[in-house]
Amino acid sequence: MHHVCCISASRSIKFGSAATRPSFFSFSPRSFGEFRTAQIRMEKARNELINGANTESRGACIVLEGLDRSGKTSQSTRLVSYLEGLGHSAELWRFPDRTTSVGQMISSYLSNESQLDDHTVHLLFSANRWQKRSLMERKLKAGTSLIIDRYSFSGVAFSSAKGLDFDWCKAPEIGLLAPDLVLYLDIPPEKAAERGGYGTERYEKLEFQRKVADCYKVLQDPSWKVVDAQLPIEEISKQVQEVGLKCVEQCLKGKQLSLLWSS
Ligand code: Z5A
Ligand code: MG
Repeated sequence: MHHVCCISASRSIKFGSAATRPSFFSFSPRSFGEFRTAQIRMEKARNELINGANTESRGACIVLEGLDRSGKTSQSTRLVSYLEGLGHSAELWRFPDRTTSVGQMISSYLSNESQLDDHTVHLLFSANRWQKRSLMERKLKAGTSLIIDRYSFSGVAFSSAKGLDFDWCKAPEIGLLAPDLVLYLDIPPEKAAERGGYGTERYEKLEFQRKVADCYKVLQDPSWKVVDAQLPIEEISKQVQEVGLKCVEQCLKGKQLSLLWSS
């Protein structure tokens, strides 16, 4: 198993280089980030000395969910920058991942360029996540936190809002990695629709978004933190950063990875 201390963090410190050596006399945000990286590595090394080489230190899997225009992309981008600024290794992911072959089929469906049966598209969304599952596990185990803009909860909420059976929708997601934290950006569908208006994508319709909101409610579990998405962006960021950082620290200390919807 890899540990945080032996993999390169997003901004690793080159101790031999005067240009990147943290200086206590020029305490810029960048050098603070580097200083924090070194601290994290030292904490990690100390944990290994205490617990042996088998500590399960890893990155955190944090998912942002919510209706269209609830602010997921804004907040996930900010959370990644915040964590990186503290010296943590973090990456922004999103689903659907439109760069894969399956993702391209989904993208053309969402933009109404192709038609697919509802069950088929549901399975494609799920396959799109399975395509990334092993990379996801490798990244997390190597100490990188993944901040993910939409995940399986979107899959189930959107497909069951179309009338597909709820348990049938969950089934293909079973065995994917479970997030450590789900940040649900809560906003009434009418308010979300006022934000720049909806575009031309298939699901961007108020009536449908209302049904999606109801389906999301059924999915909530203790890993969810509901955030009021009508607050100013800065205020939401503060809340997201606070719980996000706590989650990252728990995972660094060795919280076990678990599987989604597996008993
Ligand atoms: N889908 C599915 O069916 N099955 C699946 O398994 C998955 C997805 C994974 C992909 O959409 C579609 O695929 C989605 C679900 C379905 N369909 N819908 N609807 P997407 O992820 O590509 O796009 P989106 O997330 O739905 O929409 P979005 O425009 O990207 O919304 P957002 O990321 O949540 O919001 P944002 O871009 O951060 O902000 C939107 C605007 O609001 C922007 O102008 C911001 O500046 C503004 N904003 C953000 N926060 C605030 C606050 N706090 N106050 C005021 N204004 C704000
Ligand atoms: Mg978005």
